[in-house]
Amino acid sequence: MSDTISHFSVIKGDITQQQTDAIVNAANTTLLGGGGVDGAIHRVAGPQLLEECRGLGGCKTGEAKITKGYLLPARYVIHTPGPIWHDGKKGESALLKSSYENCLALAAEVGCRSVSFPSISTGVYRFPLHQAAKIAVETILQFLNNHSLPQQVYMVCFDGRTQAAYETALQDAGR
Ligand code: AR6
Repeated sequence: MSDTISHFSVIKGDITQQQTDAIVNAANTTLLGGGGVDGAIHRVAGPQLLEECRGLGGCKTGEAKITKGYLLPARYVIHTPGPIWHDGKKGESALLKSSYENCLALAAEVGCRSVSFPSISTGVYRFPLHQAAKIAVETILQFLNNHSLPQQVYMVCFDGRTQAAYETALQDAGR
């Protein structure tokens, strides 16, 4: 596990500026844009991203679809609608895990060596941060352990509270 951990980093930053092969978008099921990280990604990528997204016919919660990155430094954007948090009894945890897994599988399929994730579902979708961080970290480390691609995964946190939660989850996973 310790070797796998060296392929995963928690950083603070803006995902739209990451120079990884792919960045992940915490989208909604329409894939037609929104606020938060979704809005930021569309703003930087430019209108061609929305054009390509229009042709995708939406995406189910927990699944993922890929587009080009257009004006972003990243070559690809992998869009996944994470679960909206209700009470924790509507399959939210399994859906969040599946969002991370499906994004990683798509990245591997197109040959991405590096991928950046935002903290899926912990903004507008209100998934409890520490619970989401544990699921994200465990799912990413498990995938890295079992696949040769991607080689490097970054969790790009927009604020200090989010970064602290993912760092704690990473430390717990290494114990
Ligand atoms: N870089 C990295 N992280 C960011 C950035 C950025 N530029 N901007 C925001 N975040 P959210 P969700 C963080 O609400 O909860 C949209 O309207 C943010 O601080 O963007 O999955 C979609 O269209 C938080 O930690 O995504 C959906 O309707 C994290 O990204 C809905 O929001 C996720 O917050 C999805 O909600």
